[in-house]
Amino acid sequence: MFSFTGVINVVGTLDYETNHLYSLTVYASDTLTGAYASVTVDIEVKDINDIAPHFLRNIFQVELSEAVPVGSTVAHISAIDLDSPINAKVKYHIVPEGNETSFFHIDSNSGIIFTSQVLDYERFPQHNFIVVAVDSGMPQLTSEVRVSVTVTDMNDNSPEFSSDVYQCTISELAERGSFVMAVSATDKDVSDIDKLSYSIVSGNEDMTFHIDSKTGEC
Ligand SMILES: [Ca+2]
Ligand SMILES: [Ca+2]
Ligand SMILES: [Ca+2]
Ligand SMILES: [Ca+2]
Repeated sequence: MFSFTGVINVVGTLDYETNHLYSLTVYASDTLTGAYASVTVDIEVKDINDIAPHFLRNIFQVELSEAVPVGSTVAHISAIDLDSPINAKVKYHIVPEGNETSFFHIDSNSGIIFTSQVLDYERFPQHNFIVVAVDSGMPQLTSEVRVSVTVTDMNDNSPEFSSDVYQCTISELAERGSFVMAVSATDKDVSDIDKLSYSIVSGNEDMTFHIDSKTGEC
């Protein structure tokens, strides 16, 4: 009885992501009669972690009102990883930088970003931070994406007069239409610029004075 070994070698490039299962049929035949036997050889390619998570875009841009309550959803960040499941489970975190992680947090499994405190257009009209996706392979592979949050204004500030009390004197001989004084107020809300209007609410029952609603001049 003779026996030879039929060794199977790899001569091409294997790639789990392209083909991870090969089924070979191998013949053993004798040269004399041509009689043969066949056997099936199944080869499973083992995955290695050779693909990093991939974001479909370079930047997530979001617009959010400063009125949204704490815990509001900002964005749903998602990266794909083409490795086998054991090397493709992606977790997310925000790179700590400046004060951004005090305003936002991310669910590491779902990639959903939430606000963690009230936004304030007047103080921080823009937030920029980086989210990192880390896969579950060994060693772990990562990729980054930039998140840009533009905060939009709402009317959350009252107008403020430049002074608590205005005082002036005027001659009793002043004629109708004479200038008395001008009051002025400011408002931190951008949406209120040029929209302030002035009116006298009391003390003027006999209509002695008139105020210009736009300029605050009496
Ligand atoms: Ca991977
Ligand atoms: Ca792989
Ligand atoms: Ca206002
Ligand atoms: Ca505002």
